[in-house]
Amino acid sequence: MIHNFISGLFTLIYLVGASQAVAESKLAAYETHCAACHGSDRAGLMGPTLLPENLKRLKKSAALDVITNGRVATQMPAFKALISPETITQIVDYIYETPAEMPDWNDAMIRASRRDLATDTVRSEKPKFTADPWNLFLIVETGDHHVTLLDGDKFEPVTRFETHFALHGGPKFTRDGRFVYFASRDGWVSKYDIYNLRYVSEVRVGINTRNIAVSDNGEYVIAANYWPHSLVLLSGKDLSLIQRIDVTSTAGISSRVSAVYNARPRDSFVVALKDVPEVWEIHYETDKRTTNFKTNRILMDAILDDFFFSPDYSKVMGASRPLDSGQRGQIASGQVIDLDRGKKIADLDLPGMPHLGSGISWNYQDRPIMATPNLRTAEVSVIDMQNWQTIKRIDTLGSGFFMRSHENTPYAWVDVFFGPNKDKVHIIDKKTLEIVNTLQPVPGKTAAHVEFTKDGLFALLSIMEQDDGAIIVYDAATFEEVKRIPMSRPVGKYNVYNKTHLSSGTSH
Ligand code: DHE
Repeated sequence: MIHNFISGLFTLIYLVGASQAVAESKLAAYETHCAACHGSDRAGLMGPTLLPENLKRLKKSAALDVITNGRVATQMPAFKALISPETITQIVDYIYETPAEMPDWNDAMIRASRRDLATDTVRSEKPKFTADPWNLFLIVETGDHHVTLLDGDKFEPVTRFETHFALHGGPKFTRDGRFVYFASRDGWVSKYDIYNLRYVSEVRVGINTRNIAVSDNGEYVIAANYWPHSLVLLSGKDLSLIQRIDVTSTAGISSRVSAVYNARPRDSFVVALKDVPEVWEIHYETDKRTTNFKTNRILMDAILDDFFFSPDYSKVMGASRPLDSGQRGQIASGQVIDLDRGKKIADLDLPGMPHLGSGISWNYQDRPIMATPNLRTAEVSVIDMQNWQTIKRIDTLGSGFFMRSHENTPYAWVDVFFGPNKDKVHIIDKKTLEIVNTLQPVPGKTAAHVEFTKDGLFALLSIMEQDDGAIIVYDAATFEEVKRIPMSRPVGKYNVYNKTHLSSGTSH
């Protein structure tokens, strides 16, 4: 009996010692080979952040490949000649482990990260190029982390410039179309001067950032963070920190921020929270007594973390994503919130995982409707925005990501992003709500995300591939291909006029 106990104790001590040794050698391997570029705390330095939530979209096998073979067009070297496959595996295991303590990103760190990037003092108040500045497209190429500025009349690049690692979400323009702000998943916010074709400034606002919004007057930029749980309000002029808002619910629960949106007619930002059933509206004006920005909190009975706004921004359609790890609480298929009344006014009948953020609206039989693709279910749902009823479910060849149209075209385009039909794009007649054509631009290659030219006559579509990616320009009336421009995983494209004029056919 005593013998068994002692031998068990020795085994336990041995196992604890062995697992401690494994943990120490993983840490040592990371410190030796990775920390200089990615930071000892894995929060990212010159290289991107290596924490589990930031790596969610990268399979372990892909991480192994990047460490082994390097990443093209970046500073990431190939480690295969330097360290053993076992050490590479140890590093991969280590970066997918949640650290005992998550790194902080506080006010001082935000301030210290800010840089002015425009070195010359001579600035032109007019564009330095001949292309129509309103009909430019910004094309985010995440294959090699660049943006191409494309002339929307000639379909030729004006310039191409480097960005931070992994931009995500739509770039946000000032209303005059001159400046644009980008956000990267690792927390970098950059301001770019389109007229002078150069960056103005940049700042790091967090470790895991979702998106940004820009106030209508151009004075404020606000960033939504998953980590730390915060909103970061910056000066639109030079991205200096104005205020960091820790995000905690009325009940005292700290929450990730899913996204933040500019509600132009309301002079406010509307905030979607990931972990708590509240919707926040932050007005641009400050409360004179507290000098804090006036914030209304709308208490909901479910978590809503993906939004679509009515054209006047008085109503928000919100949907819940199925709960992921760390999320708690009630979810709902969809609800409508009246921002003026500060409460829910309707439930929505939406299956699967609607992608409201990518929805569009138009008038159908004299009624305003919205249509949304679905990340889980093979359909486009069409909702009457007067009575909030689902009036049509359009069957598609698979679940889709992005939907687009334009005031001057009778058609709406929706991709089939997921599954075997990822290379197809449906074209829907906005009058009949029927699919009238299905394109297959490049068999086997993901075709997604459409954006129209200023006049709505041409539709630009991405072939979202790393090596043989492209933008294909279509005649929006005949669906004939007009031009093909090679690009490196062109994820999203943004037409300056359509975005700044809040075209109902695109996201804002
Ligand atoms: Fe996005 C916009 C959330 C995965 C490409 N995506 C947005 C926005 C949100 C969002 C909240 C609106 C921000 C804005 O424009 O201000 N995206 C999410 C997710 O929650 C999700 C499903 C999972 C995640 O890990 O973040 C997700 N998104 C993706 C992708 O996998 C895509 C295809 C490729 C990528 O690089 O990440 C992708 N998201 C995009 C694009 C937009 C976007 C291109 C801008 C659309 C537009 O036209 O405005």
